[in-house]
Amino acid sequence: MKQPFTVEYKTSASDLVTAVDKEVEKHVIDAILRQYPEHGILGEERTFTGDPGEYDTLWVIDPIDGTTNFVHQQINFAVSIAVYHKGEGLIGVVYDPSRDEMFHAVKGQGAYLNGQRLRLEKTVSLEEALLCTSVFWNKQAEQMGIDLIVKKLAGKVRGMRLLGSAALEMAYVAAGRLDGYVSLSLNAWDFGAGRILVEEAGGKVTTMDGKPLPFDRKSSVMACNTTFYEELQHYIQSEQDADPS
Ligand code: 2AM
Ligand code: CA
Ligand code: CA
Ligand code: CA
Repeated sequence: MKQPFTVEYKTSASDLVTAVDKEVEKHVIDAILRQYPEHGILGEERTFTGDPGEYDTLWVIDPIDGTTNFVHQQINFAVSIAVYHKGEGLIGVVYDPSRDEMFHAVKGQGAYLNGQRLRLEKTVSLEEALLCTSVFWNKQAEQMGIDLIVKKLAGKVRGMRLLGSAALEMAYVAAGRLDGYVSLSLNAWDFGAGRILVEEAGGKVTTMDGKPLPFDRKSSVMACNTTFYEELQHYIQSEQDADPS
C-alpha cells in the first residue's frame, strides 16, 4: 500500500481496478494451487485460466473488495476468500489489512474475529436495526426503482450505512457491528465468504426473495440477524410490489 500502484478504469470512472487487485489474486491463487492443484478458482480478476464449472472444490476469491476505498482511503476494503465443495460453503475468510482484522468461519464450527467467537444472540427489531447496503446511484438503478426501495427502507430502520465493501459489510453483520446487509445485485465473489460468516454467527442469508444464495453467479443478497429477517423480507417484498417499475 505504501508503494505507488497503477489504477485503471474497467468500464467507467466508478469501476476501478489496480495492479494490486491482480497481484493479490495471483498471489492467492498460486499459494492455493501449490497446495491443492486439483482445486478450481472463481476470482473477480480472472487470473485463473481454467473453467470454474469443472471442479468439485472451488475457491471463490475477491482479491480486493472495495477497490474504490483502497484507492481513495486505504481503509474499508478487504480480501475475501471462500471454499465451496459441490456448491456447499465450507470456509469463509474476510481479512481487513488496514485494521488487521481477520474474520473467519468454518461450516459447523462457528465464526470468529481474530480468534474470538462471534454469536448473534441479541433480539433486534427492524426499527432498531442499523442496516447497510451497496447501491449504485446510477441511471440503471433509478430505472429499476432500486434507489426508492433503499430510500424507503432507510426511513423504516434506525440507520442505513454504505461502506463500499460488501464482504466487509457482511463480516460486520456477523460481528454484530451492523444488523443487516441488503443488495439487489452482487457477484459470487462479493458474498462467497460473507455468507458463511453470517450463517455461522447465527444470522440468516438468502436472496431478497427468500431463496438460497447461489455460490457461482450473481444474486441479490439479504444477510441479517434472524430476529427481524421475516419482517425485513416482507417489507422489501411489499415495497417492490408497490413500485410500478
Ligand atoms: P469491488 O470493489 O470488488 O469491485 C461497493 O462498491 C461494493 O460493490 C463493493 O463490494 C464492490 O466490489 C462492489 N461492486 C463494484 N462495482 C459493482 C458493480 N458494477 N456491480 C455489483 N457490485 C459492484
Ligand atoms: Ca471490481
Ligand atoms: Ca467485490
Ligand atoms: Ca474486487
